[in-house]
Amino acid sequence: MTPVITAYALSPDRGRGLARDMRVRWALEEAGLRYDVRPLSFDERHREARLAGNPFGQIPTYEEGDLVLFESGAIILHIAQQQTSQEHGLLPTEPKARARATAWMFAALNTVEPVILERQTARLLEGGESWAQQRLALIDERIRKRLAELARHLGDAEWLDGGFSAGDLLVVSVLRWLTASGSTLVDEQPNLAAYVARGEARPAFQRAFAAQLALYKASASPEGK
Ligand code: GTB
Repeated sequence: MTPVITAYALSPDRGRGLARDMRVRWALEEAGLRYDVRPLSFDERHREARLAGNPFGQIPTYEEGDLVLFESGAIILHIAQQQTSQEHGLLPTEPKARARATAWMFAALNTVEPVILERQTARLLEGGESWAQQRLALIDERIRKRLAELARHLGDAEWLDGGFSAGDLLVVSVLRWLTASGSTLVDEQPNLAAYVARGEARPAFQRAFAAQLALYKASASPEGK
């Protein structure tokens, strides 16, 4: 059964692959699974349809028969658990390595993502406030601390814990919110910048990125240009 995910037809990031459907597409590509996309607009009339699968009315959702999932982390965990071969593995099979990779998934979403999301919110929604620059400076210091900790753990390794895993997929996805939106915070840690580049160079990432960009372009112009 081909799963269907939801994504914004016209993502506000203009095809930079920053909305959370991108990480799910990437996981599906890594797992070698086919999928369909149900594009949604921001329009209120779609809200009801979205609410049917996601109590918070957000993208992405994942539909596979009568299974409907929301939360990108839970969706990726589900995809990773479907793995049929080590070649497409997003989680190691050895139990302790698997537990550590899962810990990195949670670290991405619970420890790294929140502070970076706070920055995006401050820039996009609070940028006009008189205190915006002071607030941004404080947030950037918090991000610097997190990135320094992450960089220290990564060291010279290729991935965070052995081979590439769903943990790396999520950490790279979150760091891209900085790199792909013009922030140089990741560049201050050269090993982290190289780590993000390694993630983006993976063929599965490239396929997922191209697919979401194609959807954006097709939605932005009727000719798809
Ligand atoms: N925790 C949920 C998950 O991981 O799936 C969060 C899902 C979510 O926030 N989805 C957003 C949404 O549908 C789209 S990604 N929002 C509408 C709503 O809440 O009503 C939003 C996004 C894009 C890019 C950045 N960025 O660049 O930092 C951050 C967030």
